[in-house]
Amino acid sequence: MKQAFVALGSNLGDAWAQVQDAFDALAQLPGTRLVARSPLYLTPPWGVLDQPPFINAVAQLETTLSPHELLDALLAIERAAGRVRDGQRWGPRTLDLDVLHMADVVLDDERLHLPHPRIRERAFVLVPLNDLAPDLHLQGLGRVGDLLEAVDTAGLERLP
Ligand code: A4P
Ligand code: MG
Repeated sequence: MKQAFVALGSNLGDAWAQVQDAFDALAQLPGTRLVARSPLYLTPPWGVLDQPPFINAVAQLETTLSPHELLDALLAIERAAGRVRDGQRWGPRTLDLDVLHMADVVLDDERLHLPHPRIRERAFVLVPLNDLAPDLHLQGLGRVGDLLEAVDTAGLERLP
């Protein structure tokens, strides 16, 4: 079993329900245990600003899946949630699942970058990840709690 962290995001349709459903789908992946769910956050859009706010969260998993098997499983969950890829980078989506980190895995191929290279710039990832694993060390990036101190968390709202 390898520890893994997955970022969840949605800003189209019932974003809150889609993120909750995605946690349930992660819990049902083969060879995988959902160890923890972070709180959900309402977050201002990053990258493309002219789109609705997102609901974001992070899941902690233990899995026997390989990194590419996990990626394929996440893409299948996104498709099942009705995600349509229109080619717009950073645009609105019903569900986005990104692998943030897998224990001892550093990877850079055409399908997968690990740790996820944009974690450092993203308060909407760092805040929920810090709720679960402040002392996690991300290869090449640093400790989660330290990365969080360097980003602007204004506008993030923790949901009850
Ligand atoms: N890929 C490579 N590495 C990974 C990885 N570690 N995890 C590849 C997952 N996928 C990875 O993904 C495109 C391809 O990236 C995948 O098929 C996989 O082979 P995508 O989700 O379609 O990417 P994208 O949206 O076009 O671009 P990008 O940069 O991945 O966008 P993100 O990171 O998904 O960001 N603002 C807020 N507040 N909250 C958000 O959640 N999300 C985005 C989208 C923009 N602004 C946001 C949010
Ligand atoms: Mg993605």
